[in-house]
Amino acid sequence: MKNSILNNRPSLRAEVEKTAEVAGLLWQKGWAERNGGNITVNVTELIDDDVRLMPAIAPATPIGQTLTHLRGCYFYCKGTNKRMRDLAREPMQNGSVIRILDDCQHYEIIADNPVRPTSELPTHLAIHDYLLQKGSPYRATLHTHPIELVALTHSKKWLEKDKATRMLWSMIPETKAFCPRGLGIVPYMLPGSNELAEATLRTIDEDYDVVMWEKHGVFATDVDAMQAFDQVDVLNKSALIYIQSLSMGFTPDGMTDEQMQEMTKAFNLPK
Ligand code: 2HA
Ligand code: ZN
Repeated sequence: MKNSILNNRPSLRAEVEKTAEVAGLLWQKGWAERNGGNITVNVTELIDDDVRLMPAIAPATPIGQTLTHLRGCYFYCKGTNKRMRDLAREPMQNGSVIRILDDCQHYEIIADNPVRPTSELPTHLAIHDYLLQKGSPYRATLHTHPIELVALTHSKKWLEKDKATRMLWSMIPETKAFCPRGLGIVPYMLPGSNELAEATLRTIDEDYDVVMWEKHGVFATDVDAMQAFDQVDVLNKSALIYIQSLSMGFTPDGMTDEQMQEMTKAFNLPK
């Protein structure tokens, strides 16, 4: 890659390459049809003074919100209309690095190409703003369309608070251990809207790392894109076990409440 922001910046390169690996996994899982899904990673801590001086390569664009904790932050974002499977091979052709301007209301693209960020940018940036405000170590937000989890949301029954969480946790002990806050639920809202961003933020604030957008997909956050992916992957694995049992002709019993409480104690889990 000639003239890439990643050249001679091994930690930034490693973070972008890890994100590209996740994009490939999303495609392999069948969760990333066409341009489906997006990933935004806060890379501010990996940015040096030379990057801070880099000029914009496209005019500043309004974010649509004032996000005061993001002043001067840098993000690697998947491009809008770009495919995860393409990003996996060529992360800087299918994503870009953006800088949040001092007014906290606009961003500009600084590298490598003028690729406009994800259509769900309002949600991604609102959550990053919230995470920084909270002092959270989480630096990645991931949106994807996991088939079996989305299928669950087509039944009202699974949209009741923590009903799906309980079922998913009870399918295999690992799910509670590795997605310990469970699955928050956000009712259907227009993709890319500020309303969806606000509802996602409220649900994450209730203490979830992964929230389900009814009949659409999940939104997950963690220290990096790989760990956000892992949380979604364990939840979807549980959904698969549930469905597999149904297809064998029975409704799975699930672990008992006592067994799940035992997990909480043994692994010092938050719920
Ligand atoms: O970026 O998945 O929700 C494509 C989407 C929007
Ligand atoms: Zn989507």
